[in-house]
Amino acid sequence: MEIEKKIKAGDVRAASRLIRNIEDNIPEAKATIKHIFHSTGNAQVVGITGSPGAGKSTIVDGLIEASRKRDKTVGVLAVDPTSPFTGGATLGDRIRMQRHAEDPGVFIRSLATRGSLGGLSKAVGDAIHIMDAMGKDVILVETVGTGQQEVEIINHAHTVIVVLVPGMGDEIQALKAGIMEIADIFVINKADREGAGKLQRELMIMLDMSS
Ligand SMILES: Nc1nc2c(ncn2[C@@H]2O[C@H](COP(=O)(O)OP(=O)(O)O)[C@@H](O)[C@H]2O)c(=O)[nH]1
Ligand SMILES: [Mg+2]
Repeated sequence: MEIEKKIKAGDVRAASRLIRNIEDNIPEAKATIKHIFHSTGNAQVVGITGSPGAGKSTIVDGLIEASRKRDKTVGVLAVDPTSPFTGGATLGDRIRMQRHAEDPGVFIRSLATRGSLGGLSKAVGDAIHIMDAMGKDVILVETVGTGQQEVEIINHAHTVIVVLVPGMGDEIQALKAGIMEIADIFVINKADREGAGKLQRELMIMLDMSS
């Protein structure tokens, strides 16, 4: 199949079209995924999750830069189950990552919710496979979520980063809702704000309790 060859060659237009068709649940797109499957498994997949505004996109932007400095190619998938209208990524996200848009070593796409969360989760998995088959070394998956969505990221990522910010009050509550178990790395972002030390202490106590 021509499209498989194009994906493996890193063709951005072919990959973008396939991701869009996966999002739209086109059966042929599903079949194509099966054919590219044997070209996957080489990428390091990192999930970044946390509340809206926590600073996920800012961290993704930093991780893109750090990866590029090490000559790693990067795929970025922005997933927003809360906003079916923006195409998955907010304008702010796009502006924050815009400086990498011209870099051929960086491929950024977004996924929005169409239909069920389960459907979105499958689409995320397929889109990761596509970027993996393209040869991206690092794939960064940004998900906004509350509970279920955040937990599902673990099905796709090797490493899960949970971003917390001080002073939101609901952060520790969210940890109790099951995010604790999926996190490999906790980031206390906006540490310039009041309450970062308190959040860190609360987090440390919870980590001790769960071990
Ligand atoms: N004060 C402060 N603001 C930050 C920090 N990191 C990100 N922000 C700001 O927080 C806002 C939301 O960041 P963004 O990365 O879009 O969050 P996302 O919704 O989780 O992707 C933006 O205005 C960022 O500039 C930080 O460490 N400190
Ligand atoms: Mg964002």
